Amino acid sequence: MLSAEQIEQYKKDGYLLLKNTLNKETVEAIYREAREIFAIQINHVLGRSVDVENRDEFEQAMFEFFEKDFNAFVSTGKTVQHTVLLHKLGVSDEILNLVKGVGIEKPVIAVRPAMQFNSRFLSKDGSTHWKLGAHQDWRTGQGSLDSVVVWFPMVPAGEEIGALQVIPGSHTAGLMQANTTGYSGYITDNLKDEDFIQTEYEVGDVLIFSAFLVHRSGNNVSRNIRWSVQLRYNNLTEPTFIERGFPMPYIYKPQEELVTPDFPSASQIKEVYA
Ligand SMILES: O=C(O)CCC(=O)C(=O)O
Repeated sequence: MLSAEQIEQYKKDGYLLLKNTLNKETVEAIYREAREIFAIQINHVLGRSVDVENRDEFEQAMFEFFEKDFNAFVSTGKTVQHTVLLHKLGVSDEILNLVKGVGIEKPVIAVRPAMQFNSRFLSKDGSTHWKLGAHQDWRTGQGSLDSVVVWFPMVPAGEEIGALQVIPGSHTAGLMQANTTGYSGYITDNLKDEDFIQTEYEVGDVLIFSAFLVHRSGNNVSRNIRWSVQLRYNNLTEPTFIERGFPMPYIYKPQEELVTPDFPSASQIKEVYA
């Protein structure tokens, strides 16, 4: 339950950082499962098993996996976004009550849950695609006007590991001009660095923010990966969302070609059902 003060704070600042709110065991289980999935492909690609509980050893193996088989890394990265545990959290009372708490009367999932693993060592040729510049999620989601984002790291996160940075109160400034070529559309209006504030977390802390809040990835200058999750919701009762026919602008479709040419043979399938 959020207090009246917290709700007022949310309306004013466009976000609430709630300490010690999520079930830590759930967060740790989602994080562990993601690492275990990566560990399967690390074993397959690098030919060695890694201890997912040894953070530095495991993350070093992640970096090597990234370098050795980029396609498998990307697909594994997509696979960890599809775990049952992560999706269960997205529809759990724990999260839905938070979302309802900030006024989303009838929440509907805006887009599938997302997990990020931010590190400059997981980027090609020094590119910065591993972190997102200033943006408003509403530009990509285009949902209800009160659409919310739930963001939490699965490791302790502050400035050094690049936790999210936000501009308090920016949610009421309207939809800003943005370059829409990137994934999220970077804001092209002039923003001042000093207006951003750095958020800080322990495991179990969670940020809930308006989809109009201007935010960006922090700069992960550490050698570790910043593992985090985002969940997004629209409000089915918001009048303009209804009037606009419940827009759902995310495109989800299969690629046309077979990922593995000439696979599978009939005998491989027969073996499965033998
Ligand atoms: O987690 C991050 O660093 C950025 C995530 C974000 O801003 C988003 O996906 O909207």
